Amino acid sequence: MKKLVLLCLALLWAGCSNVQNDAQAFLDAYTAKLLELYKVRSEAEWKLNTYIVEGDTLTSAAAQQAKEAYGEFTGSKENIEKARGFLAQKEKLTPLQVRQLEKVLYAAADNPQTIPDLVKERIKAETAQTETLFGFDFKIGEKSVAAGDIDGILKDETNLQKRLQAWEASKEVGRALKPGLTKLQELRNKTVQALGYSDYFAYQVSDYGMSTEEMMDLNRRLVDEVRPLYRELHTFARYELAKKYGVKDVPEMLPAHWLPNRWGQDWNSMVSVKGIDLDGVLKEKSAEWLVQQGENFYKSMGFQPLPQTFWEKSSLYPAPPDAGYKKNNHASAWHMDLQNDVRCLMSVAANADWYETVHHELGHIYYFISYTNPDVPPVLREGANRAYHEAVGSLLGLAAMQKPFLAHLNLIPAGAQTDEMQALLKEALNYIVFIPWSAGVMTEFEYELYAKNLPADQYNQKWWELARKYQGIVPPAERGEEYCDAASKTHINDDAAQYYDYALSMVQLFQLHNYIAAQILKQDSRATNYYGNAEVGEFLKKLMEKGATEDWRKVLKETTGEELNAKAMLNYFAPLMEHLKEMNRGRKYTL
Ligand code: X8Z
Ligand code: ZN
Repeated sequence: MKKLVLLCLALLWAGCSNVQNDAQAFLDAYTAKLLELYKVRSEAEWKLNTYIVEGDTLTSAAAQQAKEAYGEFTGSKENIEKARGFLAQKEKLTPLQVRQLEKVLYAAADNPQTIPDLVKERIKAETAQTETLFGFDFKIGEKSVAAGDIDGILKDETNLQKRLQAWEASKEVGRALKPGLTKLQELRNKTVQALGYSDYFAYQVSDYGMSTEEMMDLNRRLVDEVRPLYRELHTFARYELAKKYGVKDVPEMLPAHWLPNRWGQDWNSMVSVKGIDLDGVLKEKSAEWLVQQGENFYKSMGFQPLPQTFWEKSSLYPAPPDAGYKKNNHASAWHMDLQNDVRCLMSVAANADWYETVHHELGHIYYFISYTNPDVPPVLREGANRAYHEAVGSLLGLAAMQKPFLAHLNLIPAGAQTDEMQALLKEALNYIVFIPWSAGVMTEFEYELYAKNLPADQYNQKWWELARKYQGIVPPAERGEEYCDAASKTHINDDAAQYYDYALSMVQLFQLHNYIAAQILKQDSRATNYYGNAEVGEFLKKLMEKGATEDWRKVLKETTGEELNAKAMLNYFAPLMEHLKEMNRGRKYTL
């Protein structure tokens, strides 16, 4: 009897190990080809985003070809069938193999070769959209201006007419992008539908192991949770900005061109904190210094220096006005070959916004570097989830703004007296204000666009309906359907149906920060200094070096001891509530 059991076990094991061997052989061959094509595609896309010349058809043709080759392979019928076949015998595979095969199928759904013509058409439309977006000539009056110049005006200018001009100039690009977006709405939906997803939004959300309803519920809950504080900030902003612009009648809703950001996603530069003048200090430094300083922060916690190729191959600063080419002016980080070629595409200028963004992007870079190790197969070289990838760098961006850190690095005068409540207010105008925008406007719009097939003649109406509802922001004047203000936002065009990543990343960020402050640093979470702390470095490395080899919920639980929740974020800003109520006493609330 005992012998029989042993024999059965042995046979079972042999059966498993055969399937495992076959699956592994498939995954190895898949990975080898993937690495080859991925690299070529990255290089072509890199060129497309860093060297945009009107009339240059070679660059887009090369990008088209590389993306098609990548799509033909990752979406091939053979890969789909094999991955499905192995997954049908899931119980015989190792968990790591199952995760890889699921990623193989997920990647296939983006380019299914069951409908090759549609995939090609979509690639073409996406390439064209990138060129239109980043080759766009922004103009104020007759004069061409860089996107950074518009941002500068919206931050500093007090003349409302000039602000209006700059804001309107920033939205013109949407008009040019509307036909492309309409095409992409259809093509993105159709491509993923071929592998059984209901629409492109559901496809992107499924990467979290969640349904559309679950994701929407989560985002809506988040919006509700921050609403009371947002309402205070909204009231505060209406009155303060009216004062600043000399407007007597305080408007019920915030006119979009009053805000210091093209989309009203971050209002922090509205207030300054006495004793902390980061913009003033950074003006004296160079853009290069900012990037160096970002690297120093990571190194101080035990991370390796950035590889030499990072410095050689990245595109870190704005293209000079007379360069003869334009580049993607939105920051991004690239893992070119899923190995050691990591790069940033930025347009760093010496100001506080870029100081934060540099930390954000380097977070992506150190995430790439951490999971490029033998325990993480290339197919799983991603964040635990996409929000995690966004959270790490933003976490260090937050840490790099706190007073003890700034003092330690002599970025504020030693012994500077500062108003802590004002500092907290400034942070809330960044992190809290971001939630109705990200979890509300952006997520709801893309949900409507893809899951609900929003008709093209309702894009702008829907966009502003959501901006009013969630952000309490209205356009300066009626904006008809000839405009497409949603498309002025980079991600609508080239990072579709994923913006809730950023909303969730903020929640996770505060959970991580809270844990680090309380458990590792034993410091007040509103006044920390991570600099030079190897234990914090270890904590982050441990999280990042897993890549996507484990379920993100498990990772979150193991690192912070908690499920995903906004408590840490709300607690962080709790002291502000009373303060704002005091400041808003007697003011009319309109949200
Ligand atoms: O797009 C970004 C990063 C690149 S991953 C700069 N962010 C969002 C945005 O700018 O809209 C960072 C925060 C939100
Ligand atoms: Zn990012």
